[in-house]
Amino acid sequence: MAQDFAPLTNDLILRTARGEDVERAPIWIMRQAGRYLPEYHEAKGNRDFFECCRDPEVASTLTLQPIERFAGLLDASIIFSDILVVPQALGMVVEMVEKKGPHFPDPLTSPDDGQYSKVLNKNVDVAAELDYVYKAITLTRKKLKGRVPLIGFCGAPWTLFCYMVEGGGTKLFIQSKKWIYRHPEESKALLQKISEVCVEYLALQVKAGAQLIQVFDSWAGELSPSTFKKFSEPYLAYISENFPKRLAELGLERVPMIVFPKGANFALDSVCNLGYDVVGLDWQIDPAEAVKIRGNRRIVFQGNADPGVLYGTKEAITETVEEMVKGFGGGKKGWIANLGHGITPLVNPEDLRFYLQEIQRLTSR
Ligand code: 1CP
Repeated sequence: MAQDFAPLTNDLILRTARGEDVERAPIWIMRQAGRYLPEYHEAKGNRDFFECCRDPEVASTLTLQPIERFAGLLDASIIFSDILVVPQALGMVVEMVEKKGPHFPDPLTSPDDGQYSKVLNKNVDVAAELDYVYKAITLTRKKLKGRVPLIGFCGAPWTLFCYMVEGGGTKLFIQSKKWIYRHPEESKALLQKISEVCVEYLALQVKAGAQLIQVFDSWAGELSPSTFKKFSEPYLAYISENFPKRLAELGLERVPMIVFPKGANFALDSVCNLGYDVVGLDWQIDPAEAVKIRGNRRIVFQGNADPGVLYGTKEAITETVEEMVKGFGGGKKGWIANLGHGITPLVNPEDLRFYLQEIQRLTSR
């Protein structure tokens, strides 16, 4: 279903993700739309966070803010939304508490809990439940007028599972560990259910206009090598296998797939075999080491400077970018520049501008 969008004037990230030689490394920044931007707070006003996600006009405005502010310095946009819209589609209530983060008033406490079977057996109408996201994507594509490609995304099954059983953010992951070590089979059934919804959700984002997709496994690093193999990898693989099949069924062309298993550098070798085109790296791995592990596989890396460098001096930023560009081999192939995780609040947007400029300068040579 080819919608009538303006042709891309910058397809650098698509060419890079396909493994082509490029003139310089494409750049985008995880969480590039959001709290560090004064215009985000202005546009959001006192609206509730999920209300912004559900309003295509507001969501597209927020998506475009960094593209406009950093015109010529960002090579992709990412739709303004959240990974927690999937638990909502699965029937769970999720609130966003100002300055605190997500809160589920009724998390999944155990397999005997009525909520668990309700979620597991829910016949999710992914088209209807998340219709507002597709509308926001289509409207954003129109407003982008081909300036840069638009990334769609979802949370990885393991990361969404953590939020659904913890009821929000956590440092200790007590409930998540109780589930996997006390109820492994019930955990796997839930992970499978989430995976199926993610496949459909990603495919419908592409139908609406998303040109690449990213799967955020923000809590991958909470697992051991053994439990990552059991509770995260199979579901990441399920998505990379079934999402392209679903696109084909819908008559849509395949789009590049990015996976970001934060903290799971212990599994990098096997993550490179999961069927994704691009693997996002956090800042705890040396780029040269990652390149060595990749070997001659056709995987593109994305990342990976410590987001904290943006609290540093210009000299510190330049040094970090120099090391990163060198580690990834110069930026003419196989690397999408980003940070090693989302940009953090209180960063001065002008320091981000300098980071972007330095990447462009040092990879254009
Ligand atoms: O430009 C963009 O990237 C904005 C779109 C976006 C994305 C890709 C938002 C908006 N959230 C996300 C993904 C997301 N959400 C992740 C994966 C990426 C990551 O690891 O950073 C995760 C873990 C969440 C969950 C979430 N949503 C948190 C983290 C809570 C925790 O456990 O520590 C928070 C604080 C949110 C709220 C949120 N989502 C997005 C924004 C701009 C905000 C802040 C809302 C506000 O206070 O105004």
